Amino acid sequence: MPDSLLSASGLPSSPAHHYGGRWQTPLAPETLPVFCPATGAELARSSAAGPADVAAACAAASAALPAWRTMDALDRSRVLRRLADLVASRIDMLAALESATIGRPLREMRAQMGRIPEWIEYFAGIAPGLEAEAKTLKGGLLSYTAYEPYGVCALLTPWNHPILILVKKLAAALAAGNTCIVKPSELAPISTLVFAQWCAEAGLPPGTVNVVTGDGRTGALVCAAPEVQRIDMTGGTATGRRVAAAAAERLVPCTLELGGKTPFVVFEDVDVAEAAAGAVFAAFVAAGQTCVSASRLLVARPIYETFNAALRDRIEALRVGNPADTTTDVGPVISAVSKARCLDHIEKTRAAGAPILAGGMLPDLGTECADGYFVPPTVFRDVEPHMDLFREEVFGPVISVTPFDTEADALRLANDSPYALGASIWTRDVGRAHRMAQAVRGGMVWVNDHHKNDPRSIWGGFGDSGYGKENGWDALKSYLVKRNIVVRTAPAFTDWFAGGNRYG
Ligand code: TXE
Repeated sequence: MPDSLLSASGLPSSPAHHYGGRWQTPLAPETLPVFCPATGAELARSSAAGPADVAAACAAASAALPAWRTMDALDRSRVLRRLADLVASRIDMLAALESATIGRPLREMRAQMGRIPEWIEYFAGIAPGLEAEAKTLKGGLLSYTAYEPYGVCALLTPWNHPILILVKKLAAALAAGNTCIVKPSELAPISTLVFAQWCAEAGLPPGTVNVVTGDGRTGALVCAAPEVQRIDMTGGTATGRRVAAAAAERLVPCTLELGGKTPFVVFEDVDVAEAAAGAVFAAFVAAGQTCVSASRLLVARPIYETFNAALRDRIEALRVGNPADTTTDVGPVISAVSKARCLDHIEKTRAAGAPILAGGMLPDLGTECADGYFVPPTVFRDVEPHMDLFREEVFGPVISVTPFDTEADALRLANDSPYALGASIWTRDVGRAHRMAQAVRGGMVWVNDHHKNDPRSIWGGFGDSGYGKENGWDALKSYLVKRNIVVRTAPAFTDWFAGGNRYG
């Protein structure tokens, strides 16, 4: 990343946290490298926050809470809409930062960042509309519900969509009246830090949005902080189990958006070219590094060969290269560790006997990207359910194709996974589309499409994919404690021990 981009973003030249509405000098001395995935070069260093940093950020979040939680919801929304407008005016900067630090093509990041204001506007819009319910009860009692924010919320975010995933959580939490401690992934903390500064510039009160950087050790400190009353985390399933255990220890509710092994089911009645285009989009956008990447293609046997041929042609046409180039389709994966894991899957699947349908080799990427974390988009055909590639989340551009004979086979193969996050069904048969959508295990099911995400449609899986929902009213309500209040409207208290019984 050119240094000019970093300085134009407002990021300080030495590692810093951002809490209490301003940049903060780290109290712990340790720093961590942030690498550029396209070149392998060290871009910057971030601080590994220790107990004193986390305590200071939590203190800032606690101090901001009384005023923010009691502010009228319409006034809070007005502040949030200012943030949405500020972000909308800086989309290009946000996209450039994201692309440079996570390696996703600039074209992809411009499209994704262009939608970020929608999440802020949506939650700012619905929060004031949340209505309580009231009921009169027998005996002269009025019962009504009320919503209260939890307080300080911990948001633990991953590197694959740093800003999108942050904003899905943050907008709901803030609109509900909570204050937040954000712990971005150590692999890509820069855009989140810059975003915190933008929150301050937009007029969010100091202490409403607080960011401390660091790795899992910092995340664990945040989860254990006594001020934290709610946890929301997106990441791997193993981390999710650790976070759930930490939350259970303190009886703090949490939302966990974890891994997946998303099936993409193609029936014989589809337009094969369209379904192949859909599969390439579903599997290779973000170089396959999204929780709902279509990593298991299941294809009806009558079209198996024609679909595979169309898929191969599309994959061979993908342009792998520098994410800053607007003609690039597929950039690098996030890290050297990720690259090694993807290449290992390629070797293991080859050794297990599945043939390569497409990919497997990288084009010449030139000297600038020679040390980048590039993995060739690769498809194995005839992959069997017992093979690791069918079972394990690769989180990269390496996928499988498996044939099926009947609808029942398709469903059995699709559901042969402990994950239950996303699924897509491709068919023109309306009845079959609904049958499959209802029976397939997945929190989000798309029919004849994939990846579609909107603040109005809920998002979240079950099984090894976690629990809880992002987006929609469910997400807003998940950031609120629903309470019940009962008021006596009867003129006199019925004295039980004096023989009274209002219910009798
Ligand atoms: O995520 P981690 P990683 C999957 C994908 C990927 C794997 C690991 O399979 O290969 O997860 O990715 C913080 N207490 N997904 O290593 O480690 C961590 O610092 C509290 C799926 O990047 O799960 C980061 O901020 N926090 C996915 C966040 O948790 C802890 C997106 C996620 O990190 C912690 C990304 C702890 N003990 C990866 N340990 C999706 N669902 O989209 C780590 N963290």
